[in-house]
Amino acid sequence: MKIYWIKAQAPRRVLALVKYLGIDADCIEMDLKAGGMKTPEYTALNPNRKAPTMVDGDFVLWESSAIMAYLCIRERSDMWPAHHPAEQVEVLRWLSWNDHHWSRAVGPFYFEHVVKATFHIGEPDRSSLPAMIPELKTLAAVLDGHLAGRDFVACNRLTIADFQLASMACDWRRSEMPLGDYPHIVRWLDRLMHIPAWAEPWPTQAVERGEKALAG
Ligand SMILES: N[C@@H](CCC(=O)N[C@@H](CS)C(=O)NCC(=O)O)C(=O)O
Repeated sequence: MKIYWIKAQAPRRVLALVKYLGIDADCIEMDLKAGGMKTPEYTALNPNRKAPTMVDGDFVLWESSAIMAYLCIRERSDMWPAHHPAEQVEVLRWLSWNDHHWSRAVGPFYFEHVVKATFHIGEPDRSSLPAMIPELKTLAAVLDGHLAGRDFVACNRLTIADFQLASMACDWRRSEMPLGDYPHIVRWLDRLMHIPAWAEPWPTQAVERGEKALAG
């Protein structure tokens, strides 16, 4: 199995899961700045030219939530409750909420403060962020209320919904997201950091750069 990744939030979820489940995968880092995801070889795998992408034999899959579900099914992990419809829709509800609401609200903070620094693409531009605070706070109140009395987002246990939502906000302090007033979110994020695979998901193995591996 191959996982193509860059150091950003969507790949982070998948890499953390790979590590958490102990999956033997070649994790291939793509060079975003050098255009590694714009090559014909990579575009053939993922026409969105984004990461992550998973290749398992002949099967190619993109979209981090789909990849996580696939990995859980493959490894028989109930982090994606494949055989429990009520639990499955509970997880699905939060995956959707993340993609349609939460990620859009917190993503710009993460981009300005973390993505730009990671890929050396300029200084943070804070000018557009204050206008996004009301929506972020509205959504944070929803999540905080849900997490009151809960340790996990869904099913009373760790699921891929935790990795999906937390990837957007785990760097909230560095990203200057106004989450300090939401104690249940902060407690949930801090507890997840006790999971080694979540706290340090980035592959340490020596890997070929992605462009070379794909050309190869
Ligand atoms: N919805 C997609 C998002 C994929 C995505 O936007 N990946 C970002 C990193 S978080 C990326 O590859 N960005 C590089 C670019 O846009 O050039 C998923 O969950 O996999």
